[in-house]
Amino acid sequence: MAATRIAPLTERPAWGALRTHHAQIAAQHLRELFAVDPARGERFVAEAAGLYLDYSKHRITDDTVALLLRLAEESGLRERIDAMFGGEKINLTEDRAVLHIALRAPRDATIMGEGKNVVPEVHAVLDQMAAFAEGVRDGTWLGHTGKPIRAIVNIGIGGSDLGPVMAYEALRAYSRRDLLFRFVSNVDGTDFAEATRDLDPAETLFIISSKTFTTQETMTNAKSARDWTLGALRDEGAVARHFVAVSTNADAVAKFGIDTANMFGFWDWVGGRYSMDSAIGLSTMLAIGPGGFRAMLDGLRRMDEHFRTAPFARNLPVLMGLLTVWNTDFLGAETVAVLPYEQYLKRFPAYLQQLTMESNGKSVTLDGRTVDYATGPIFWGEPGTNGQHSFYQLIHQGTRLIPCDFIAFCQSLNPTAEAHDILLANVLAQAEALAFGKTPDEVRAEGTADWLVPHRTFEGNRPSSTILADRLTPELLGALIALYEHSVFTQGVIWQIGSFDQWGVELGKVLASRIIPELQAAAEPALGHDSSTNALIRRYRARRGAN
Ligand code: G6Q
Repeated sequence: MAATRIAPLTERPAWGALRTHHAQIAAQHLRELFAVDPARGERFVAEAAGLYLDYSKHRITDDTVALLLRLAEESGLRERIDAMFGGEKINLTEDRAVLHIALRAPRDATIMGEGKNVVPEVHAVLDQMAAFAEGVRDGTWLGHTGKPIRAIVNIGIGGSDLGPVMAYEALRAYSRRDLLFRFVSNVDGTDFAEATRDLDPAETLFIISSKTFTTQETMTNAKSARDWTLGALRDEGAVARHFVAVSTNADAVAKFGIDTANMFGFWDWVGGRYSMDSAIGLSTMLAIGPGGFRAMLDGLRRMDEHFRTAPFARNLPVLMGLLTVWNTDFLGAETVAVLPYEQYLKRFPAYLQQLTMESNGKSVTLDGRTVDYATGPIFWGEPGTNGQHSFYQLIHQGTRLIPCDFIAFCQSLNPTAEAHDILLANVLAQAEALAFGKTPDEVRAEGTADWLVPHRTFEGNRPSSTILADRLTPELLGALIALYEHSVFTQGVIWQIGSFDQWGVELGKVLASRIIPELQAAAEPALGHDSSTNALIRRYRARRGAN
């Protein structure tokens, strides 16, 4: 595989050159960078698939960009992109291809995975989903008692939840308003209870979304859903009309009692966090219809094509990925704030947290060496303008450097007299204030008393990207998702880590299965944990029945 021929990151010539370059420009403030290069706001921009990226407010010069692009070449990014699109098993530790790009390939495309063209299977599932979604949406799919479906509950967790929730919220403006959508993920019984308390079992459809169909949380919630349904409808036969499954595990689906004719498949080569556009997106298709779903796939595909073919210097995911590496490894940033100025994207930061942090939260390279540089930053965020009235203070005047991704749209889906202009003025003002700040002289010139000047001074020099698009549509959402997917991939290639496994998730699962019988045992079990865990188990056992 290409990655094994690549020199360790810190030994690549461009890395050393970037170190030297960083020392040379570190002292330059964004105010100076704009002063000496007034056109940089029109030059450090790139555009693709309906997204306009302004990255001029990063602490970079033309030399920085040139060196980062050299680093991408020296890291084998071109070969790794080709390897991913060519269906090579780039997920080394799980010995799998990584082909989420095939989920949005056109019907006549050929994408080889595990020795065969995977595109026909992708479209067969899409067609099956579309037929089912149409049936539910037009009322021909009836519940057990003959009533049409009015509520759809997706039960899944992690990659089988965050994408569907995010997409449903993001595309609510395009969704069928007479259908209710709910999402249950947490094994905390409250999640299921609150999601279903006002629903009628005779009108409710559950989608059990689980690639493996063994995930403890999802299986526990699926069982609660079956008990809830059968408790009201009192006939095992009701399961077939009120439950469908999205999974790769047909045996387990059948064992649960779901008719495998109502199972929507996907494949090992789709990672959970990269699966929102596979059958895992069935709830999205039910909400926005097959046409809307296909438009979303078009947007993903447009960004895939851009990523695969555009020169790196104009390639949005490549540029964004490289800037994250620059901010993380050279400027010492530990987090990225994702700040959508679009209420419909309120769950986008949560979705991105899994995509980015489960992918690049790794400290060992593909060939097993512990890294001696920082990898995946912490992603977090909230929609603007709400964040401005809570945590932005720290971004502006705190001691940490927090690069921001601002996401905004020129057109509102709910235009009111002036709200959208105000919203947009805020996002532009925030990026401007972060970059340029306010000097003590400027503060003094406003008539501020001397003792107050330090408090009202803004250092500025805080980097941000602004992503501006016309309007949030299914197609645009697709492009935005693929932008981040491929940016994450770019970062992983530079860092030489495996972005597509998630071994860190496994340990907690194993330890929990060991503790469950200890909590449930009738007699006090012999506990072999550390003293803290033992004491907590004993206290829980003693007090769980207490009022
Ligand atoms: C994502 C992870 C993980 C996974 C969940 C749910 O990339 O693999 O978040 O999606 O653990 O797994 P199942 O779909 O198998 O229930």
